[in-house]
Amino acid sequence: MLQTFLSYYSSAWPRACQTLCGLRQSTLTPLLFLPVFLLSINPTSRDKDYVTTRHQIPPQVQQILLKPANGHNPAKPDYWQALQVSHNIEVLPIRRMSGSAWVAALHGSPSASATQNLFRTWQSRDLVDYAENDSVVSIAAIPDDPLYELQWNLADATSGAAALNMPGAWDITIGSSDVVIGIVDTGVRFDNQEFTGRLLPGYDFVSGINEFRTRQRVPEELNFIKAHDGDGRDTDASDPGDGVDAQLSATMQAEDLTCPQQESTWHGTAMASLIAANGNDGFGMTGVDWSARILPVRAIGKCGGRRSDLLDAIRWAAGVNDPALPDNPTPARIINLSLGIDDACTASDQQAIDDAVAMGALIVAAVGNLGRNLDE
Ligand SMILES: [Ca+2]
Ligand SMILES: [Ca+2]
Repeated sequence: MLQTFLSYYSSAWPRACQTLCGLRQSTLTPLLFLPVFLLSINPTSRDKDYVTTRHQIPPQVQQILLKPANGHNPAKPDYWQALQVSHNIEVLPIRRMSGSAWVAALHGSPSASATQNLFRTWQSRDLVDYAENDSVVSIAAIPDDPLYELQWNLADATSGAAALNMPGAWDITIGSSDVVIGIVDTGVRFDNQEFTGRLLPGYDFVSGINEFRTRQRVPEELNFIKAHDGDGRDTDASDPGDGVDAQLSATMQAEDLTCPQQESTWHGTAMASLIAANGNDGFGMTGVDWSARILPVRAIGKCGGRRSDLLDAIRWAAGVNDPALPDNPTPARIINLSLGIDDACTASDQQAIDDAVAMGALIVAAVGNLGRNLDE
């Protein structure tokens, strides 16, 4: 601490000297002023002893900035002496700054309230236009993830109307591991590095062959085709993919089931990444929240999911007890539903959401992706 303090003095005081000397030359202050001021600012003379003796345990210097009120000349020591209204707080100039203001140092470890009192006293005596803490400014938290520069939606509003100004938010918080975010979706890729240390086990709610049991004939090749993991509900919330090739699409169409050909979307992994990918880890992209735990809840398989599976998943994610299911030991505080159903909300939807909300969950749902009027 002492070393830091001494290095502060050795760098700050010569600057103060240069500034003050320059002012003095331009204002032709009487030479009588010179030795007085040099004695007070030269760390190699009297003040070196002053520094090392008077402030040796432990020296605290608080940097402030102030603008002298009109009629005061900060180039004169009288001004700084006038600012010294407390025996316990010494006020010394560091340098002149822009706007006719000065950077100064308070010696004597004043408390925050003592500093504010001091500022008020100066104003009441018309010594300053203003006096403020010279607060430390940090750069906005810009993560080092290589894909961040493409994530315009996280930038400030100058990047677009939908930008979230996340750098400003990350200055305040990067989230908390106390928060569990349920991602009710297609499951997640547990091998994704963006979730290292943050994935909870979750659950797989995709029922498998259930929807075919209402049909008279269930083609063997369609068993578990929607679940795509060889079984129905289980504790494995990983995403086996939802890609549909031309042959499967044709087979499903023959069964009057819509299932267009597509590559796997890895939709749950994408949503979990947008919400909570590890940020500032030097890898890939960044999520909004860098700390929350992620509860993957799989409710969507190939060719979409079923409302019944979805509503079960919502309740379980929120921690609603269901005797037919293992308890959820980590209920979600937030449940994300980046999903849509091509009809209006139903009573069962509302009841499931009411149940989840009653458990304290916040439901966040996609809306408007189809560009339609929701009243229609
Ligand atoms: Ca399964
Ligand atoms: Ca990352």
